[in-house]
Amino acid sequence: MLTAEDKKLIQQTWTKVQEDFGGEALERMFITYPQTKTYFPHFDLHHGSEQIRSHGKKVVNALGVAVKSMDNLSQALSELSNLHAYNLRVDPVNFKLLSQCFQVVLAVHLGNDYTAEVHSAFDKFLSAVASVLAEKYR
Ligand code: HNI
Repeated sequence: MLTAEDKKLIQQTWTKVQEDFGGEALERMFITYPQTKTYFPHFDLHHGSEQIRSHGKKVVNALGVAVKSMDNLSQALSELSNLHAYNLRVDPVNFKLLSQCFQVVLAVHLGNDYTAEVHSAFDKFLSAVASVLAEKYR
């Protein structure tokens, strides 16, 4: 569960997150966990791909909505959850892989600001987002 302190750290840290972090996280995911590429057969997955960049922005913006809605994530991400479960049929294990990559990107960019406390808060937050995106699979 996210504590009040976790929520504060996430909100503060989110002000330093840029849209391009999303594309970087996706690129890391595709390189580190190549099986994730199977969901994007229609994308150009090369370095510098405009599709990855623009999709990354969408992911970051969705996470931004989640940051603003930490007390009612299920409601805030309901449509995205439907999309991933019913239309895209993304295997839920993949959410953890993207979360992992996004955290590496945060660490790379935020350096010393990505303290253990911030890391812990983001780990819980991204797990909560992943649970919501996967909840329709039940
Ligand atoms: Ni995901 C589309 C957000 C994890 C595969 N995804 C989206 C969109 C958003 C989004 C936003 C665009 C919706 C729209 O156009 O209405 N995805 C998120 C978030 C996470 C996530 C916040 C987790 C943190 N998605 C994943 C994972 C995979 C994934 C782990 C597969 C490995 N998503 C997709 C695919 C699409 C998608 C595929 C459709 C892309 C397209 O444009 O065709």
